[in-house]
Amino acid sequence: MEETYGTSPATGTAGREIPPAQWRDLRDWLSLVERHGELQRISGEVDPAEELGAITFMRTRDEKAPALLFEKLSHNPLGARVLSNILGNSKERYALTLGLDPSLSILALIDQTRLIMKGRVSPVQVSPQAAPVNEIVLTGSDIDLTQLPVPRFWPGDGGPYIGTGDITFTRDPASGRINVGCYRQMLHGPDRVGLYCSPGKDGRLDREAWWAKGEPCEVVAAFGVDPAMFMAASIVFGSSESELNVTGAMTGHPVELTSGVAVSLPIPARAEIVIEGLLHPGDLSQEGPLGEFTGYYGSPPSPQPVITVKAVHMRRNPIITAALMARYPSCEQGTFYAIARSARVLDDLDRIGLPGVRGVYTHPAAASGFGMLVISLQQRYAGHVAQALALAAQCPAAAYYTKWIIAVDEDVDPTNMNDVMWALSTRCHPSEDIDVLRKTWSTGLDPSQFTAEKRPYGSKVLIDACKPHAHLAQFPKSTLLRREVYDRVSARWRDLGFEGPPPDLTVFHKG
Ligand SMILES: Cc1cc2nc3c(=O)[nH]c(=O)nc-3n(C[C@H](O)[C@H](O)[C@H](O)COP(=O)(O)O)c2cc1C
Ligand SMILES: [Mn+2]
Repeated sequence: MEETYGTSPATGTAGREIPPAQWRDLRDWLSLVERHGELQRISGEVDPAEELGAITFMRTRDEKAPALLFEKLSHNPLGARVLSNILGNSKERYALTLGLDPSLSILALIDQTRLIMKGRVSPVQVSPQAAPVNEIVLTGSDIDLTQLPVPRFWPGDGGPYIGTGDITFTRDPASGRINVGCYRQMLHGPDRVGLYCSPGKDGRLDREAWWAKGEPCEVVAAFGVDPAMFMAASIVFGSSESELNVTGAMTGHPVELTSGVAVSLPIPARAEIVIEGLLHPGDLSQEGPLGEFTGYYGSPPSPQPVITVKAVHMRRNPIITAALMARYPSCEQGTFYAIARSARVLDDLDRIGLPGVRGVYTHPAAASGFGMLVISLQQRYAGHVAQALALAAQCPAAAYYTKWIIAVDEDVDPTNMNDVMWALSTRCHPSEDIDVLRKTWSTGLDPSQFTAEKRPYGSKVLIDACKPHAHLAQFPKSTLLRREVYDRVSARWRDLGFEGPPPDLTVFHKG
């Protein structure tokens, strides 16, 4: 069968204005980030049960924590390794993954991301002999995933999770489109892996479509993957899109696929560990909970589909990519997700035609960027701020979950929470400047509402932290430096004995 990767055109690197990223797989990527001082190897023996999660959580309490490669794990006959805090809270590792300059600001990375994500690049097929993932191929009774050091992250987790920083391929039986999603996978036994996809996710729609025909759903999942494919798998694209084409655009070169031995789906040729398997209709097992991105255990255990594993492919000493879900800054769904979500919101607002938008940021400390959105704009007319707040709150990319929508003026950088708190504290008059939207789109994962049945409905606060439009002329001037003095001091910065570059100021005293 001719492979179909989606219905949108994949016509080269359109959208990308920079050279391809300088890596092809996870091992290249690790060398790249190590050269930039962004990788820490842990050579002491670590227990994958709770200890690995604890070390990752404790080390990542520091916002600048590097990626962590655990080289020696107990219960590990195959000599596997585990990588955690892959992208985490690092804008530098995000930039390196896409082939961007790691010194770019988050606002600049959001702009570049918008360009890059407009592109689509189709995958290429390589021969199974040329695929590094085929160094070891196991079938039948040789399959035993319990031989891998599978992390159990939190004390209350329902089991060890082999799939967190993972990717999952499924095919839409009608169109042939191959979806790539990141869905958690709990290890039930040597050849049984639970797959939790929430309602409406593409992987779930594909599985439901196969089961409705009375047929098993083929699945390919990889547990050691490159960070670009992991990102593409975690970000929402249209249901008809194949994230394989998005991954190609993100790195600037095509994803390399090869054929497997058990199912008709292709497998990623350069991944670390891949399984091929089948979701048989009605085959469910108790799954969960898992400590989530909210910083709480999610929904209680429930029966979920199980992948019967038919083949395992892996490299020697494979690397499992493990995504700790936790409070900021320890959550793997961190800066990369905030950047991507912010880029999507800007795309939506552009399409609507909202003028004057300077930037948007969904800070990852707000439950992985889901909880809060800050929009910075230049006020052009009476009512502009109220319009921006309402549109930003309910545009498709932001409507889910977001509770706090804050508008700030163009002199406030939406990625700088110190400046945002300054605006909230000096330009917002709570009795006048706050509105509430009720019965909005939310999720059962938001623990704030009781009883739990109420949870799918959320509410939103629209906060005007801009100078009042009616009094813009009279509003007190903020204290800003004179441009020529800033330039003079910047030129002498090193001579004055200060290290690093001078702070990047963009707004100056007028008159
Ligand atoms: C580390 C991580 C774990 C995730 N786990 C799940 C999960 O268990 N189930 C789920 O439905 N979505 C999960 N997501 C979110 C999905 O990956 C995301 O919604 C993605 O868009 C799904 O792909 P799809 O849009 O093709 O369905 C996770 C995301 C990340 C970053
Ligand atoms: Mn999808």
